[in-house]
Amino acid sequence: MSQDVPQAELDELEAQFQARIDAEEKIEPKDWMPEAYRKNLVRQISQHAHSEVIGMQPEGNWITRAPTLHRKCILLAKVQDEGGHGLYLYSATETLGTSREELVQALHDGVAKYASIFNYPALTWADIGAIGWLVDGAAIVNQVSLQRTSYGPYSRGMIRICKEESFHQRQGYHIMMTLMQGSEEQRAMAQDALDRFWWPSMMMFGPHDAESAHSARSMKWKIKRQSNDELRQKFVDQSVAQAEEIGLKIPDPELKWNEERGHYDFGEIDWEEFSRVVSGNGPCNRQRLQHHIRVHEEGQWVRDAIAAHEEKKRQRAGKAAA
Ligand code: FAQ
Repeated sequence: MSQDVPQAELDELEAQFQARIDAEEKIEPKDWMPEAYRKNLVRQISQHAHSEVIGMQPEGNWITRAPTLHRKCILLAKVQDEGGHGLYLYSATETLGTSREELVQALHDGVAKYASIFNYPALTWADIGAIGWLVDGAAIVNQVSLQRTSYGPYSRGMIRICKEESFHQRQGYHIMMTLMQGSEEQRAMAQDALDRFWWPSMMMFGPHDAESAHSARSMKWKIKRQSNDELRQKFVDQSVAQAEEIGLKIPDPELKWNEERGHYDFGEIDWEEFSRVVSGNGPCNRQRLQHHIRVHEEGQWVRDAIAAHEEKKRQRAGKAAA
């Protein structure tokens, strides 16, 4: 559409759009928006949706092995919540004109990204604690900020998602706390889970601001409200006190309170590992994708049945109108 509009008119529309963003107005699906704003949103929201859905796998793997019925019920509810988050987010991209089918196809073709963290295995029960505490913890830090994102449907989705993530984070922390009150082996298991999940969780916030391809534009359009490094710092500051409270040690020799900055200083992420995992070569990338493809194919009959039912309804409505 933009190609048919004269440049001067396009400039005017963009100026009006930016003025609305600057005035903290939400952009809604039928409002005019620059094509690049739409594309950037579809990119971010769809990566987010895929992360929620692929993120069901490491924890789903532990539902049958949860140590008590109580823990099993909690985990089951949590994993279902993550699937629901994926659906809210796919719906948000549909309001931007991109269907869930297209996005799932891009995931299966290996073109679409999802959060690197979900390519690490959940090896022990303590990993379920670490995922809830750290992975949901990092997700909340990011998503609380995204509640104020400029696109209405995404912002409203985030408000609902944050309420649920908050319960997820607490259940994970509670698992870690319980293990830390247990035997020596249980405490060692909790520490081992923290050792393996700490750095991948830090990677969830993406590259440093100076290296972040999308940040400048996303901040200008208020799609993102805080930068990758600001959010990562927030996560470190909140996690150190939580670890200390239950006797866990964050695996970073450079972690140190900086009085002047009023924040913790911390060591450097292994960016080579980050790019390896993001480019498809992490410990579980292939397994995660293959599992998604297989389950999607197995569910084809459900989609066919729904489509047939909808077609019947349309035919009946047509006959009644005739
Ligand atoms: N993994 O220019 P930037 C959850 C990519 S939900 C993989 O900085 P941006 C809940 C990035 O996409 C977790 N790729 O990008 C849960 C871009 O690639 P592209 C998901 C990454 O968008 C818990 C390129 O690198 N949350 O955990 C990663 O401005 C437990 C350049 O990066 C969200 O998605 C990464 N870690 O900032 C579920 C939140 N980092 O598109 C189950 C929404 C960066 O150029 C169990 N998303 N990349 O090919 C965001 O806030 C942003 O998209 C960032 C990245 C901050 C992730």
